[in-house]
Amino acid sequence: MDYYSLKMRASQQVLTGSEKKEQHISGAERIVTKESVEDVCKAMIRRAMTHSKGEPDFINVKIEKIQAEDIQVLKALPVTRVDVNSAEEGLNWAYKLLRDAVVENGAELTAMAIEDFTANLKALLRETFPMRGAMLYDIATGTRLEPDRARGVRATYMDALHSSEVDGKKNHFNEAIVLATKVANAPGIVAELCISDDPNYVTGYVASKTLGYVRIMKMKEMNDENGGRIFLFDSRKASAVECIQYLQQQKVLVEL
Ligand code: WAQ
Ligand code: MG
Repeated sequence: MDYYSLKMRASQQVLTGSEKKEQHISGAERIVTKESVEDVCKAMIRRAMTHSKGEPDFINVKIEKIQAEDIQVLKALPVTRVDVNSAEEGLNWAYKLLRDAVVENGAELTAMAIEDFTANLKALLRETFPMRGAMLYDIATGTRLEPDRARGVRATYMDALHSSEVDGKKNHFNEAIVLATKVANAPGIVAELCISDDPNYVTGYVASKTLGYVRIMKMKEMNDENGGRIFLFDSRKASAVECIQYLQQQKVLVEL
């Protein structure tokens, strides 16, 4: 069977003072069979042009053929949910679960109390807001490992197995469970924190092989476009090069 990888990214030039900057609007990616390429492509363009972040003036669509034998099939992480009354409560849940994941992973939080861990994550999260990719944070050394800090690391080449769906609208949950499953299986990854940067989507999640995929129903206020992703990584378990290579190159289909 022939498979194709499809990637779309859309952006807009914004004027800040006298400087023109490219602002990211929307991105999507799929791995589909040959018959679906055209329809999925069309749906991607529709999605880019109807995004809540604004109208793009640049859309890039990339189509690549990939070999079926290069694709790894992964079972989706099990899903649970946490209902909360406020964004603050949601964030506190996230920090607590992440700390559990870090501890359970055998990584010693060298005398790092939960308050310190939380304060640290809060500060890191703020730094992710302008990024298009994720922060790769080494819990062993307390350093960031992204080669390009402004951009971050992007997980690519992934989709749900047997997805023939051609939908111009983004399904946040479906895309997130696919990404989170791939990320949780990358060498050295301990856990992930995610908050959407879409202003009208307040549900986020934390995920890891031990936690599964935990949806946290509110992690920010409505109309807030500050979102981001942090991949917690342990450099004692794998090298950053190996991890980034997996995130950016390994083709993955996730069985939901
Ligand atoms: N690789 C790494 N980081 C990414 C990627 C990627 N492929 N795509 C997005 N990011 C980063 C980027 O910095 C974004 O600003 C941030 O993550 C959020 O991305 O169960 O919609 O695509 O209902 O806005 C969660 C669903 C949806 C929760 C998350 O993220 C649920 C979402 P978004
Ligand atoms: Mg977004």
